[in-house]
Amino acid sequence: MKGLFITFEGGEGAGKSTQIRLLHETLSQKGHKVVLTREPGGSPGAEALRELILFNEAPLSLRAQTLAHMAARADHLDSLILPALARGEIVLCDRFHDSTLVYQGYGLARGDKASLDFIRSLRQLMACEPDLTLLLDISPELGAERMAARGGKPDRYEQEATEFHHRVAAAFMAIAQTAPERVRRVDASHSPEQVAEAVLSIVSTYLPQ
Ligand code: Z5A
Repeated sequence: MKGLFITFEGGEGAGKSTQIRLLHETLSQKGHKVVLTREPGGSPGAEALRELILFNEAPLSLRAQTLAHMAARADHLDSLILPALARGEIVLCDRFHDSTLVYQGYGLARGDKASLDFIRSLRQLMACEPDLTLLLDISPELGAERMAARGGKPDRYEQEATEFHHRVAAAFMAIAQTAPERVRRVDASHSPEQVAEAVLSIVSTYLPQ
């Protein structure tokens, strides 16, 4: 792959959408070809699956949720991400594989080995890993405060108990510790401008000269 694949991860309200938008603007102004996208979603088929995954009220088993996220990801990769990377573009994606491991594997399945193995096997089959992952680190309490101030309809996962969001935060930190060559932690409790500066200083070292 010729391009650069950067993902943003973190708990709800961490500021991923804000930061990915700011980074997209900055990199585009510098003359880079940049694709901004998100998961679940990012392609027409995956956006249709997003509605089902996040907002349909029918219960979905853990394996069904995992496979639905992976099905959305397969369409997203095949129709948007892989072609853009093959053209040498920079792809900025709001959430990717780490979210599945964290939300389904550690949040819902509480780290159950069989569930983690199931998720990791699917991830391996997808055969696409980011070059860089920015983990926007924020306490679940501050994230929830920001989400409450923003308003809007809560999705399937936002409705989970506080304890779930603590498991999510701990799992993201564990991933950052086990994959330090790919995952860079950014303190997301500061102002949007300060966080953007920290993000850009990391991303700059990955940019083609
Ligand atoms: N999910 C999953 O379970 N498995 C998977 O494989 C994948 C996803 C891929 C997607 O939700 C849900 O799907 C997500 C995980 C699950 N659920 N949860 N919980 P989404 O795409 O709709 O939303 P999100 O990714 O969770 O993001 P978010 O919660 O919407 O927030 P955010 O993008 O991190 O933050 P934001 O929208 O930029 O900011 C939130 C508010 O805070 C907003 O009013 C901002 O103006 C404000 N903000 C932002 N930055 C700051 C700073 N620095 N200071 C103060 N205020 C700020």
